Amino acid sequence: MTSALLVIDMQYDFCPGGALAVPEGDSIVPGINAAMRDFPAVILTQDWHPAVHSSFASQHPGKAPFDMVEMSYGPQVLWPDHCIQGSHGAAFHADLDTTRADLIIRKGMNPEIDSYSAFFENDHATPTGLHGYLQTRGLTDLTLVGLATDFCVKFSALDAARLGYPVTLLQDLVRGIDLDGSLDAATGEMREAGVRFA
Ligand code: VGL
Ligand code: ZN
Repeated sequence: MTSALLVIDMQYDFCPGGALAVPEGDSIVPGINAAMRDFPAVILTQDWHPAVHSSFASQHPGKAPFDMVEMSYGPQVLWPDHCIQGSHGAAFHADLDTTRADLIIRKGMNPEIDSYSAFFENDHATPTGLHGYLQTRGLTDLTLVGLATDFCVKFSALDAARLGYPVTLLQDLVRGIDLDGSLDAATGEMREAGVRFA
């Protein structure tokens, strides 16, 4: 088996001081850099939204960040504007060692559909291309780290498991947002899907 390290959304907007800050989000950067040495392939994801993205509360008059709305593809949390293409908040944390990255997958570019997972947009149908990349490179086994445990990490882990990859989550190298118990729920869903916690 050839393993890839999948580093989810280690961007300024998900770090303390950012638009959608995850508590201690930046604290995992040194550990992620160290973990990169243990993997023959490193893949980074980057949340990369147009300014008018439909997951932003600012696009829904009368709604506030963290309200829920119904989209064509199901329920959607409305977020503060974050990771706008080309902005500082969308940039990788400067301490993240991006020189080791084989591939950077950007997601969330379609203004109509949010995209938490590294594999599919939130319609669970539109692919990002990552599965094809992994298959053609013979990368058969995935280890996940990054932000946020209960959103992009969880959706990526569940899709990876569904696609048949053995998935390991490095528990010390993820951090969560935790909306209404979403962190505990995410842990349960990932365990149920067969994700290994290490
Ligand atoms: C994320 C909410 C919105 C994440 C991205 O990286 O977990 N969460 N966009
Ligand atoms: Zn986003």
